[in-house]
Parts: sequence; C-alpha cells; structure tokens
Amino acid sequence: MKWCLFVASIIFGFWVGDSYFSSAADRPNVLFIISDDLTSTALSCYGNSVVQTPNIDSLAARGTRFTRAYCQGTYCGPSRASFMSGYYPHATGVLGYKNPRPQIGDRATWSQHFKNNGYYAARVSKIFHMGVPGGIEERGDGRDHDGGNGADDERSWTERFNSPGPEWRAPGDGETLENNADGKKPVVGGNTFVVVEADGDDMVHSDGKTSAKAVELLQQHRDEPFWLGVGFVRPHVPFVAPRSYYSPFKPYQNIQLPEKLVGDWDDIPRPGINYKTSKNMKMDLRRQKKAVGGYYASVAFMDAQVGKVLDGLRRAGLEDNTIVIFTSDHGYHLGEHDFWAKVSLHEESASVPLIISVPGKQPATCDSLVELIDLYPTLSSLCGLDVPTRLQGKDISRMLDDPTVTVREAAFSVAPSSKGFLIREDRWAYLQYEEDGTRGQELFDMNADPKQFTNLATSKEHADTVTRLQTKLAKKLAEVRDNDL
Ligand SMILES: [Ca+2]
Repeated sequence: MKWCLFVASIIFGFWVGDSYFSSAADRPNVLFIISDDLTSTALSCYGNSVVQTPNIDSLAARGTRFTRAYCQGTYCGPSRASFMSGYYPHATGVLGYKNPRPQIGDRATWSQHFKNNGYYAARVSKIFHMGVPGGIEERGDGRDHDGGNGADDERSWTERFNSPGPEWRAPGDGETLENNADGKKPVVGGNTFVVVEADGDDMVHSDGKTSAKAVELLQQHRDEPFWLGVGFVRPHVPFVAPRSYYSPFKPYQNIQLPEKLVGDWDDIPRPGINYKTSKNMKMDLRRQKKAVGGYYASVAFMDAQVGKVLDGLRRAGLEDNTIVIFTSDHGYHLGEHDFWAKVSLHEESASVPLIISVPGKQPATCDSLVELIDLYPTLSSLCGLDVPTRLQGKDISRMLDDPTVTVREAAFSVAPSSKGFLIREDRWAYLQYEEDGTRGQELFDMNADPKQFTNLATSKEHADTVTRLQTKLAKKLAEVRDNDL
C-alpha cells in the first residue's frame, strides 16, 4: 500500500490517500484579502446595481461565491480573533479588541500554522484588529499602541507591514454627517460618519499603499509558498477616497435609501435597535443619502485596490498556483430599519461576502451556510496541511467541487456588546439578547420576510420554533465552551 502511494505521489506530485502535497514547495499559495466593514449588499456581484465592483466580480466569476456566509462576531475585534485563532469568541473570551494569544498559548493561528509548515507568512495592514482611523492614521492614537500594530499577534507572521495614511485629515472636501445637525462641526476623527472627497490619487491613502506593498511582496516571494494577508481598511469610516470614485454617486440626492416602514422598531426588543441609528446620529435624509454615497465611493476605491493585487498576482505568474479568498470581517447597515454600521445581528450586518477561488475548479454560487471560522480548517485542507482537531470551524472544501454540499444546518454569530446571539438556519433567523433571552428575542422567516420587517418571536403560532431555536442556541454555546483551552 505504501509503495502504491509512493508511486502515485511521483505521478501526481502529492499523496493521493491523504491529499498531502509531496513537499511544501508544491503547495498552493494563499492570498487572503479582507475588507473592513463591507456588506455584501454593496457589491455588484451580490446584486448591487449602483456600485460597480469589477475586480471583486472578476474573482467571483472564477471562484465560488458564497451567498450565506456569516461572521462569528459582528465587529472587528472578536471576528478577527475568531477566524485567525480558529475558536469562537465565547471559547477564547476575546469579546473586545484584543488578540487571542494569551488564551491560545502556543497553539498556532491560521497564518502561523502555514508558517510552521514552511510558508512565508506575512500581512499588509489590518488582519487582526486595528482601530480605524486612529490605529492606522499618521499621528493617530494607534501610533502609541505597539508602534501602529494595534491588536496584532507578532508570532503569526514571518514579516508584517503597516500602511499609515491621512484618513480623515486627507486634503479635500470633507463633511461630518454624524451628530452635526447644525453643520458647524469640522471634519473629525474617530468612529464617526465622515465623508472626504479627497485630492490626489490612490497612493495618498492607506489602502493604495497596502495594494502596492502586496504587489511587491508577490514578486519577491514568487518562488516560495506564501500565506499573504492583505487587509484593506475601507469602507470602514471615515469614508475617504479620491474624488474620481465619487462621481457615479453624485448628486447624492439621487441615492435610493432602503425602504422605511412606519413602526418598524415597534416589534424589535430594545437591545436589537442598533447602537447607531438615523435618529441618534441626527442624520436627516440628505445626510443619510450622502453616507450611502460616501460608503459606495469607499467600496469602489477598495475594489480598485483589489484589482491591483489580482493584477500583481497575474504578472508574478502565480495565478495558477494561488488560492484567493476575498471577504470582510462582518457586514454593515446602510439605513435598513434606520440602522447604520455594524454590531447588529440582523442580516446585512451578520452576513459577509465570501469568495474562494481555487485554480482549476469550476466557478459556482454556493447557498450553503458557512462561517468565517471555517477558513482555517478549509485552507489547511486545500493546501495539504494537517487540520488540527481542536479547531472549531468545519472544512468546507468539498463545496468548491460541489456547491450543493452542506456541512452545517445553522450558522452562529454573536454581538458581545449587546449580549446578542444569532442562530441562522436555512429558513429562520433567531436573535436573542442575554444567554437566557430575558432581554428579548427576534424570529424572522427569511423566505417570506428576507428584509426582517416582522418579528415572529412573540406570535403563539411560532412558539415551538422559538423554543427549539433557544434550545439549539444554548447547546451550541455549550459546545463552543467545551474546548481544549
Ligand atoms: Ca470591521
């Protein structure tokens, strides 16, 4: 048997039985591109007809586009710590803006696992949490935090590179939209809705520098296996991009806002009302439309940077031996229910865009439920590395050959800051606040009500479904906490 496998390994260049590649040099590269705060609803390949994202679309056209991918935490810190460590937020207890190293000890993170297996592992800009804009801006507060590395984990990398940029200080026409009803507030920093139509070209900004550095690294490391993480900070606030990216979205008054329903909040429990709303941000319709336009311009700018990286991959001759992943750390509200930004566990915020392109595999659209935590085991499997049994995600690689494959009947996500939990099944989205649900429940029939306007949690007709999902959630949380940490 061993002899047969040996012969097969010579013929096919890898161990057929265990799908191990014969040596690290033959293994595919991994190019992991992650945008910050990007909702799939803003991408043309996910159906947006106003924003054009030709570069992300081109990746979708040759890879598998997942329509039901979910983050494990609905803001940067817990989401990134989760998919990089391979544990759910409630396993590590990383519910805020830290890296998971103290909790995982010597266990390898995703990129570190590849590094330990002979890969060059590098990141450009934000992969673990970094504050935006403060953590990446020149003169920003993040310069005082580990030299601008934010909540990064140094052991995950062979090398790491940051891309400081001017952010909200970029010269151009800027406006603060949030809490600025009288219009007297200047352009400010922080986690605030600001739009800047910036002077100059792409290279003025963090993401322009990130794409250039990534292209340089692809050339430099073309002759060795690599795991390269490229972290773009747009469309995270502030919405800053060169002027040219704004023209398709002006005049802003022509931007269509999501449907508004009278009494929409009446059946949502208080913790389910997102922390940023049109009301508490004091954004009138003009400001709301400009916020969407500014976000869209940031998406178009980020997409152009993705294009430069994909072009660099092609020019380095690496397209045929590189698995490319594109995703975001969580989704985003652009005015649905008059909610804005992240944290919410409603669909636009908890779901993420996810595209995985493996050379030689057929393009597809996959509607199976998947989670960002599945990336670590899946890419380990695809590259012939061992898949540590302690990982809490699932190997979804078979979906790349057959998009009808399913590996889970529900996705699980949390919003620690509102003590929120989400169980997303094929038909039902069940949201609960507090572990016992005492601060409220929401149940949506995603077939009949995909925009989540009618909370069915209090209807007698659906009491059994609520009980079933509440039990399922408690069981899932117990499984998450039953781990080797
Ligand atoms: Ca984020």
